[in-house]
Amino acid sequence: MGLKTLAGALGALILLAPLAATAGAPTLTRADTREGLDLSGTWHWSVDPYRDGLEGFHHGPPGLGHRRYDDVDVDAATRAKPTALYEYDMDRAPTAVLPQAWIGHDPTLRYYQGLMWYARRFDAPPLKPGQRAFLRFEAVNYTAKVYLNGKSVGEHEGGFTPFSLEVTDVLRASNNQLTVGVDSTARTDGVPPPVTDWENYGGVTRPMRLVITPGTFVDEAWVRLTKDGKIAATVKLDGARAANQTVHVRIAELGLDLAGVTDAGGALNASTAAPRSLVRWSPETPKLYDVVVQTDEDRLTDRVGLRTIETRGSQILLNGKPIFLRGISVHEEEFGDNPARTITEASARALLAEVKQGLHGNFVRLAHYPHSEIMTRLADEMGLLVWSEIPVYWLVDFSNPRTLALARGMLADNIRRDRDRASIILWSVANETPITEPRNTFLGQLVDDVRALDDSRLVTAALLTARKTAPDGTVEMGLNDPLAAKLDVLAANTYNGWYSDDPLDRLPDMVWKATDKPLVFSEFGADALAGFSDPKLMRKFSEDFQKAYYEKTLAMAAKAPTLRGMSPWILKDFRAPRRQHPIYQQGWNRKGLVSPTGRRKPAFFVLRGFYEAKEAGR
Ligand code: GCB
Repeated sequence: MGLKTLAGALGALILLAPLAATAGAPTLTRADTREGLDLSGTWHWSVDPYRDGLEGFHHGPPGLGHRRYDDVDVDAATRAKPTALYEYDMDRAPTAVLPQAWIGHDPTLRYYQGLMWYARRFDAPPLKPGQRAFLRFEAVNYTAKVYLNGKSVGEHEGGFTPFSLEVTDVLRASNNQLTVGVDSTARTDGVPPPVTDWENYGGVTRPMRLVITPGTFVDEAWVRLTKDGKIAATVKLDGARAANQTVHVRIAELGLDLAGVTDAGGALNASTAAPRSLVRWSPETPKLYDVVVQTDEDRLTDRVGLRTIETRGSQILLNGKPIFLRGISVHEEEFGDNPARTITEASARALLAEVKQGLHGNFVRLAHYPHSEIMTRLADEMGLLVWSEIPVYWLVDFSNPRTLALARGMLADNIRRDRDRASIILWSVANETPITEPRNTFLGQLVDDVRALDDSRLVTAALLTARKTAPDGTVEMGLNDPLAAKLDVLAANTYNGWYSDDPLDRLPDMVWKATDKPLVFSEFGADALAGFSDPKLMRKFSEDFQKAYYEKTLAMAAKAPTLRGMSPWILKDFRAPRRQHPIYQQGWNRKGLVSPTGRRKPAFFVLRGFYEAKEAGR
């Protein structure tokens, strides 16, 4: 398969041997700290709805005049040979600043789903003897074909996980021509499926970088606190000299130096008792330690929090103490009237500050796919617990081995990317998937995969609820899902009063029975158009309805005996093409507690009051 890095195929490899080197596709942990070149910035773009750049109109190879990735200066070529015919010119095509979904380049691209070409030129720092070079993309939605200096260097499927392509032998010292074909078309056998409830932001949506490493480098370094009080490190080297190398994992502030020699596969597992001076990471004390991983050839640094997370009966224990998750769900979409999935440190901080300081929260559900690395690093720093999930959403093709391989690859890539983030306590494998045999098998495999890759966190999935009416008219809510047996934390999406016409006054009397494991309300919510008040009629979409919905739903939640947290739907209104009520929605899901531009709706203060009381232990 050469340099192809189809996430699914790789996933299968990774999961056979979670820490074995996967040729051509290193994780490149903390690539942002490595030597190299930030490739974000001004790029040229060219839309290609008929995919002429990939295939001729009789299905043959693409014609010379259409191959956007050729190593050519079109203007110079036509001056040299005036009869030459080119129907593109990437060097003179319109420009946009990446990363950014293409919605941000031109309003006419809002509903464009198809192929888009991006190109830029760059000079590379000269490689020293033995050094290697990679192109690392943090996310391209949905598939990417990457060409450097006219040569294909790899492909990737999946819009939310990073991938790296080795280009050591293709890179030039100057005037490199980098072209990326991005196809946003959703596939019925893809993940997520074509129908979701969010905007499919096609494009290069996260930073990309030329990364330069030594010949053999530290590819993964996972440092954690184990439940039995040890600091453990799992390190994986990549390169020809990965075996039998001495590795040091140092945390100077703790006087810690974990050293060992890598095995034949280039991996090292080492642990030692945690020193008494260790300050455990928590939302109240988001202490991060500088960690240095050193070999003869390489030095990698990270900032890592150390904490434990477990369940005991129906409790969730953080550092051994019961905790209530005061959360909210968030999509990867920045504030503003015209978001383009541009997550910078500032835009991420604006969202998370509204959770932490605004709502008095300690928890965020990063729905419905792995969010930007910027977001999870910031959660570490700000002290927010995180639910991280993959886009196995609604109806993926559960019977299809290709879809399963793809989901497994995404899960593995997400876990390998973020295992060092203390903030992440929950890996979620799915959202609202209807119960069938193929789905149970599919999700069961994903749960097993999480356990093989990371034994230091909890596994969950957002499940559909079951509703029963007792003979006396009492509504009993619960979960009736065989997957529950495999999970650590049960999570329910519950929308009574919004997607049902139950009068809101009935909600507090709905009964949630005690569960044997911790229960979390992963979603509940109601739409409200900011500024629309309707106190008399209390119609849906009014702020009054949303406020009352929150009051009544929280009254129901307060009585659920084993409820250990919640992440209502959702912090901010978000773009959702399914939502087309011309007055209230206009292409937005309005279940936000704040408007697109950050105006707080009355329900915001209801949830804040609930969380303040929880925080105060009331
Ligand atoms: C859900 C989905 C979420 C939707 C939400 C809604 O259950 O998980 O993606 O956006 O409901 O607003 O209907």
